[in-house]
Amino acid sequence: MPLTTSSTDTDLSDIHEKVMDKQRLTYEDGLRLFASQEILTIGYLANIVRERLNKHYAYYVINRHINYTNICKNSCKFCAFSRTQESDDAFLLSIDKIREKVRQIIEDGATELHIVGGLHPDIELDYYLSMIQSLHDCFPTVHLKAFTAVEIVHFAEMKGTTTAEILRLLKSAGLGSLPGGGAEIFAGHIRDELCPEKVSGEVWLNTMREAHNLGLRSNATLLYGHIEDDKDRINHLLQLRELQDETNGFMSFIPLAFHPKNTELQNLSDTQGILDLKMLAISRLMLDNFDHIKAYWIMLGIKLAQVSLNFGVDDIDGTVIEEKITHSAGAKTPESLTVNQIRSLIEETGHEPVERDTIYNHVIHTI
Ligand code: V47
Ligand code: SF4
Repeated sequence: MPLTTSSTDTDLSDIHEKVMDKQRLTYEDGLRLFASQEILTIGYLANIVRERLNKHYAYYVINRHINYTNICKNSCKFCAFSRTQESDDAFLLSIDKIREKVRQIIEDGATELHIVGGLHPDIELDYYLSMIQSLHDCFPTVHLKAFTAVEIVHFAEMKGTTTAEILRLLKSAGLGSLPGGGAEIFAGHIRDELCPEKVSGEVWLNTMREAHNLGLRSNATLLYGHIEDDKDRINHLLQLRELQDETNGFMSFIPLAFHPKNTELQNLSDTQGILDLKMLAISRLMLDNFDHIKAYWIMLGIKLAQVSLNFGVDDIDGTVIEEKITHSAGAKTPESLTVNQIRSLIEETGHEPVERDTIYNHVIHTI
């Protein structure tokens, strides 16, 4: 039943029926959802799935982001974060410095570290292994979610070994899971245009397959709002869905809203609210085998992240603390939120805030 009317309405009643019957949506269904102006119906349908999977819960995690270096051999057109080694504001954190940053947040109850960086042209594998081993030894209760599939491939190339071997070594040093970055858009023609030096979609997917087969779970992302179209978005979602059917290794999917400022694409506009909500809700509908859809409030804005909890989203990420990638590209959100702020913005939507760890266990703090 449509909740709004307009001259460009599409009748979504057959999709509604499929959702009620738990039938898988097709590529064509996905395209129709993107073409539809029925944003409230799309949100309503996505929320049926959200509530089926996650009831009235809205998850958050007490975490910290650490970017160990902004030095990167690639120059992706959408990136405002990377620097060359010669740049005045290039940095590479020592392992002591990383440990120091982490120590500060343990007392605040953090359960997760999200660690990513640029593809440094000179650093040896030992640095990454020592980082993980040392953090694991010093803070054994903290989950280390570190290194995108793109970084894993880079480490393997630097060392002259396979990605599977790198993943095995990192896992035995204490790596807990992989974040979902670096996926961008799998479509080859868009990747060739935006990030020709970056690994292909197939390599990203295969690295995740290897991680999942080794028992390392991961997230997945899609960068939208640049030069991609609806077909590219749906194809990307379907490729993720196919791999998830095979491995069941993905925990959450996170659509990332492109921020153009200070990038080579700064002539493009910021994404608008309807696209943001459609991206989240349609992802919820298409990715029927993903348990969680995350609204990354840092990129989306706090208010829209709040609204998205009624558009299929069940997770709004975490406290974050010190976000550099999106803020280099002009994000106006704060760089962190307190637990009280997160809980109160969730409560205002009528959902129940649930602190989770990285792998979605509910966290109960004992005093
Ligand atoms: O890999 C780069 C993207 C990603 C821009 O797994 C940009 O839990 C927008 O992956 N505008 C990093 N996006 C962020 C990421 C992430 C964030 C939160 C949680 C998780 C998780 C993963 O951000 C990069 C790239 O795809 N990115 N530049 C930009 N200008
Ligand atoms: Fe380097 Fe990642 Fe930025 Fe691309 S998106 S330039 S790989 S830091």
